[in-house]
Amino acid sequence: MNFKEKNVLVTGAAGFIGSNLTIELVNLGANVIGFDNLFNGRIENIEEILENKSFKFIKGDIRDFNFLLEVFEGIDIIYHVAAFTSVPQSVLMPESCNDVNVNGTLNVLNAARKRDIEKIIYSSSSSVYGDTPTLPKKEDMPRHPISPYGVSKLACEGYMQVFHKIYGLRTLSLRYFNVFGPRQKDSPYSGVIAIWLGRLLNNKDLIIFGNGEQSRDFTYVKDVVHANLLAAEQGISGEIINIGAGAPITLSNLAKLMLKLTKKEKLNISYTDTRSGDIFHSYADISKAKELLNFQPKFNQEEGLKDYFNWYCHKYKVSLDLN
Ligand code: UD2
Repeated sequence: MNFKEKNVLVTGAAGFIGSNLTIELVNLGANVIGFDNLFNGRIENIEEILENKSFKFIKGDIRDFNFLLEVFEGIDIIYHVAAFTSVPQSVLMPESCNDVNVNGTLNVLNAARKRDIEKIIYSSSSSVYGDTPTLPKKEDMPRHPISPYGVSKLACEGYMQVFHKIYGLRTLSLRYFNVFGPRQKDSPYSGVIAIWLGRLLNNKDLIIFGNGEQSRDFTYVKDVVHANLLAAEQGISGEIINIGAGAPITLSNLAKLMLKLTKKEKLNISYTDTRSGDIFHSYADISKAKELLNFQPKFNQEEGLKDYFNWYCHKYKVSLDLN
């Protein structure tokens, strides 16, 4: 797609995935509105485009329907990335999770309908599958989310499809598998790779919740951004599509790989209690993404980790002796 002629709005534009996507869209020449309530998002994530004439940042909340109606005027494509993103926090605060994810998404859909938006691409999550034993996870298999977060994401996928069927709105849900990379926050509620990078840099042990045999299909954020661009280009809608690396790794092996790549093998890996709401294995079948989006991940986990570590060292002026 030639994004140069497009007016694009990204909800959650200052967050981890949203900021990576927003910056790429601006680089591709789109006119972009970045919408974020700055609850989880950080202006620092988008500082490099703040002065760009093709970019406008709007502070706002997806729970404010009237404001959405106002800012959606003249928009062609919406990337709906804003969300309550933490699985463990959703266990502590299911109402807040539902309010932001489900009510907020309904607002986005209703406002988009009223404004005749061309296409909405929704950031969903592999957490909708829950602990079903079948691997890899395929889009049409049963979904049994085991956290309030997973339930909320499943509800939103349902709304995306229903708004497509009933109102003819062109929607698409991308189900991401454990995304990592630049601009991911190192906080207790962040993804494990960002947390462990922070610990490595402070020469602290890496802590594993459980026995370390759980696995994830860690997906590099640049591949996720690429999938989002492809999703706007293709003429499909009403679909739900897995976006993953298609290659799982256990948490123990991830810890060893991160220590090896940073030459910090002397640090310990310690084990503690399993986290409530956690699924055990997660691994994507990406054949549908290959078929419908022509998607092919460009980074395997090791390449993604190296690219992320290099970005981090450059950005925060820290040095790591990388392997
Ligand atoms: C991630 C996303 C979530 C959702 C899901 C999709 C984050 C913060 N969450 O949830 O939004 O899309 O993927 O499947 O990115 N762990 C440790 N030590 C730590 C931190 C985590 O062992 O210090 C474990 C944790 O118990 C889990 C695994 O690492 O088994 C991954 O945890 P996570 O929080 O990075 O991601 P997940 O899968 O809960």
